[in-house]
Amino acid sequence: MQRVLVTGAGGQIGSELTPALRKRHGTSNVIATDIRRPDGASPGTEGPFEIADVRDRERIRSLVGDLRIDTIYHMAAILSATGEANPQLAWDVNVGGWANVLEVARERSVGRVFCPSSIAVFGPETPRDPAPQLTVLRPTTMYGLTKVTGELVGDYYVHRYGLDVRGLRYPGIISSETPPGGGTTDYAVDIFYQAIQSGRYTCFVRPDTVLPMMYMPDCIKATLALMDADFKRLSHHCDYNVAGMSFSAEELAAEIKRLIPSFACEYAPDFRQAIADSWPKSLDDRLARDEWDWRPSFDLSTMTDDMVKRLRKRFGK
Ligand code: NAD
Ligand code: AKB
Repeated sequence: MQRVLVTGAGGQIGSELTPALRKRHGTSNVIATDIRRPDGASPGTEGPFEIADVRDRERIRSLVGDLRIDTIYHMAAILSATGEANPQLAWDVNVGGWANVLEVARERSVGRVFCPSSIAVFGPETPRDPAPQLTVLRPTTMYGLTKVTGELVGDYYVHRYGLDVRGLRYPGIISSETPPGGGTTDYAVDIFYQAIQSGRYTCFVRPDTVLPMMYMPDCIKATLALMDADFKRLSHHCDYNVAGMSFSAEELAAEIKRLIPSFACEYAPDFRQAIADSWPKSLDDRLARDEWDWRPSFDLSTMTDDMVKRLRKRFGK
């Protein structure tokens, strides 16, 4: 049985990945960590939890050693919009924290390490529709810059030290359980909460903004599939493109209106528009499909049906 450590476990993805890992490996074998304890209502709060700041290498070292950890899912990060507000923090957490996790994993011979990358690694010079697997990586955000660094240093540990490190370039993740933590794709989640709770939403990107997105069940499926893949089949390590769906903000609003006819969406683009404009519209994920059999299960309409059903239930609407 694996002994698993999850950093950033209280976040949008960690809070749903942790229960999925506990189902596979047993609750007591999956140690959730974050800088603050999630409130009791969050998913995944039923098992072991430790406070850990990934910038504190000694703390990560003692957790990995004391708890006999052999697998790490490193989900702690500062996302794009928060990263632009505080670039130094984004660098310290995303690059410094990842360097700490990798070094401890090397010292303690941890068997397998996962670290997400993002569509934020791409920049305005990358072909946009689709973004190829191997292409120009010149992002314009500090977040994107830290994610390119993360991919490269993860690959370095594979080749230099033989550590098994894996990672995906997640698109914007849409989910109903834990709100997103300060990204540019957050509008694609906020719109559902506002549609259900107030029937109106003011979107912070233009209606014609198209970005790659993915529903949370596919995000968890892709993560576990890459971690289960035979290492010998992988020609890449920390940078797999994975596609779910692509749509414009106005196509998403129209899908929600299909289920909530009175829903009204307005548009007031802010600083996040420039970030969205620097990212691709879609991703070429043929390598993930060929090497570890990636296939998404949700498209725009099945994702919207499920999101609306879950949030209606949650808010009694
Ligand atoms: P999130 O912001 O919801 O969660 C991140 C978690 O990290 C939070 O719970 C936060 O408390 C924690 N954290 C912040 N600083 C920390 C520190 N110093 N030490 C320990 N924990 C700290 O983010 P998320 O959406 O769950 O993202 C998880 C990973 O997936 C990140 O690497 C992110 O870059 C990547 N990703 C997410 C998306 C998305 O749409 N959600 C898309 C692409 C990539
Ligand atoms: C963000 O918008 O910052 C994240 C991401 C795509 O990495 N959701």
